[in-house]
Amino acid sequence: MYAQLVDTGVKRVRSAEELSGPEQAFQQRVDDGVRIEPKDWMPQAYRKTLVRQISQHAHSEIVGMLPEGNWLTRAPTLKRKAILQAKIQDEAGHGLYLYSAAETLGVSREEMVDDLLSGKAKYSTIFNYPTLTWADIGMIGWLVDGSAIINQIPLCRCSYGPYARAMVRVCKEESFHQRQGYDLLIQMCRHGTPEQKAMCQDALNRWWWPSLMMFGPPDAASTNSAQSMQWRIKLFSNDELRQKMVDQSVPQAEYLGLTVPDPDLKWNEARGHYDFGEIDWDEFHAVIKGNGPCNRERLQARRDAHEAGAWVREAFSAHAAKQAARRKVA
Ligand code: BYC
Repeated sequence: MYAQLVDTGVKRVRSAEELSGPEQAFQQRVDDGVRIEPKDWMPQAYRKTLVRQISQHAHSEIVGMLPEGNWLTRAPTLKRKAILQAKIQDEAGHGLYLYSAAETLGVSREEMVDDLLSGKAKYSTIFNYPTLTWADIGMIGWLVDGSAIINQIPLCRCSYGPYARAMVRVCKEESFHQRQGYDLLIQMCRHGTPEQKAMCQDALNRWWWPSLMMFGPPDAASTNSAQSMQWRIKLFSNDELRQKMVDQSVPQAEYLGLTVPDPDLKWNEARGHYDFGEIDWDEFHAVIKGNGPCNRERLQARRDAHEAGAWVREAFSAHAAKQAARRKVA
């Protein structure tokens, strides 16, 4: 494992000799494919990395409901509305499994939510882009959920038990999400009007590059990858997964009759992969820093929802306190 990582583009990790005794034993368990469970000993940095990644992932699911929620009242048919509603509810469920998985590491739901609402915690850049037309709903399903599946299938085999198990169900649901998006686009592109097809092309032009950014910075600039791969939290690097997404999506775009907005996109016979153009990393960093098209709107929507739900949390706490007092008397 160590030897494999030395030559990758990602940042170097500590060698076996540099690890303490318990760290070496922990690494051995990870290398042997033993699942780490909440009560097991783990290095503090492993715990911290997992809390960071799982909570960011949970926030992404919750904030990710907003761009799609924008179209619930304007879905073109009852069937499409029911599908979209089910998908958005699934995303809420994913957020909740993930917050629960993070809680097993000793962080509270309140702390995580506070970090999101204060702007301290990150969530996926992709959800800071607007959904301008109905075709954007198809693009989110096809490209965003498609990318999510590529990124999350390996997480089902990650070293931390509660995260890996949560991912199994999440991935099954993401698969339905991806299919409904692509189905929507097939209807519009292959059976719809020229105007509908043009709407899909415009949506692809806006969502293609942000979808590639979902996988994170290039390997050479990824601060966490080397350590996370050593700990088998990540099984593939950001660039490997991004390449997979391009290779999978280009033929799908061709089937829709849409053009991927990248003049440098070309099949490379020798590599057995598509070559693609340079991603605008300045845009990625600007969005992470809070300067994407919708960052402020998204956080404000979450803050408003949190405030509006205060009475529910109070009612639950009052009920729980009453139950506890009753149990004490009995
Ligand atoms: N957006 O060292 P790196 C969904 C940050 S939900 C924002 O490579 P790592 C869906 C990164 O956090 C999709 N920030 O990081 C939901 C790090 O900053 P910190 C969410 C990003 O963790 C609803 C810094 O950049 N999926 O699909 O090794 C509806 C350096 O990066 C992004 C997940 O969360 C980004 N795109 O790798 C529809 C999957 N990329 O924390 C769909 C789980 C990077 O050091 N997460 N950063 O300050 C992961 O697999 C990994 O965390 C990542 C990044 C591949 C995203």
